[in-house]
Amino acid sequence: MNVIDLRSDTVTKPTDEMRRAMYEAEVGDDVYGEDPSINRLQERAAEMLGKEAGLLTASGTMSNLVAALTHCQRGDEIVMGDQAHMFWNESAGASALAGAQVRLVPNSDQGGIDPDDLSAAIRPRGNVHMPPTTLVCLENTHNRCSGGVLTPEDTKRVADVAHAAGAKVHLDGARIFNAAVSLEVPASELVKDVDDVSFCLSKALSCPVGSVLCGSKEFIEGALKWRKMVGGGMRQAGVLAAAGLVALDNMVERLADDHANARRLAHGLANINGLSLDADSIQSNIVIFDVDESLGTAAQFTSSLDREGVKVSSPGPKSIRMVTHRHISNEDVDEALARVSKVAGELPSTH
Ligand code: TLP
Repeated sequence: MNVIDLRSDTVTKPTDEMRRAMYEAEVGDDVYGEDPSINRLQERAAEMLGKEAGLLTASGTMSNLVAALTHCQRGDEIVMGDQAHMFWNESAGASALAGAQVRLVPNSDQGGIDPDDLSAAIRPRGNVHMPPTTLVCLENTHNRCSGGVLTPEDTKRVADVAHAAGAKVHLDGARIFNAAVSLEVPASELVKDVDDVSFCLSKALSCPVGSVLCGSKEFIEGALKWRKMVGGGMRQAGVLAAAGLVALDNMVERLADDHANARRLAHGLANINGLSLDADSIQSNIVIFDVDESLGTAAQFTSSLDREGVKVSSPGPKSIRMVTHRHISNEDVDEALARVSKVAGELPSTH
């Protein structure tokens, strides 16, 4: 039985072209700024995102942490959505290492933040009792909100409120190219109102490792020190950057296939008794659905799927996440749906 791995787009392996580029990559010591492949990747990433400069980091988590370290002082406050990856899945790095308190506002179903909620959450400066709000974080596409996409207007409305209060805006754009392909707008349009953006090479773009943080020259100069401090000065990492350059040239447009597969998957899942989701709302490559309690918990459902050769993840006690990616074909989607149907039909009712 072939295993259909829908746990994440992080499972994608480098393409043959990436492996060749990695083999042939020109490299140097990046801590001296002398790795030509890294320099090219950083310039190209910054250009694609309409920012002045870029910085290669080891991971999305490192980029988000470095952004918090660069923007915030100890005792500051960061406002983010209550479903933010930075809040749920990054080991509290912003609090533990940047020393900033995280304050949550509700995320909408698509992963946005209501500007009025943000406005109410922002703290006045100069009050010794209160942490100043120095950073607001957005996420596009939004992982825990089923890959929901923020439009340039959604982002601008939030950024305007943050900027008016003197706070910076960091965008966790781990999957920003999925958002760009979904909305058919250049990624630079989606990030023009944020101060900095991090995107991942190692997710749907299929690279083995790496993220790039992009922003103003001044911000990246500051970020360089923090990246070094957290152990992210990686020397001849041009072998990784070489794969990143291939990704930016050749792997972005194909994301539309993953999105079509996600929609097909979502519509199929919506037809299975006991599973619920709004299939029409799926905008990118992440599908999250709820499992009715008559089918058991999401953990039980996940184990049953695993036995049928379908790997998924479970972001909550009732919810399951499936992510489409380069190794998932149309046929895999149909086969996965058949296996899910079988499991849903077979599970004994708990009532
Ligand atoms: N997300 C992973 C898991 O951590 C859940 C995944 O499989 O989706 N921002 C966003 C929006 C992310 O989805 C992720 C990874 C990160 C940041 C962190 O990136 P890495 O894994 O490179 O540290």
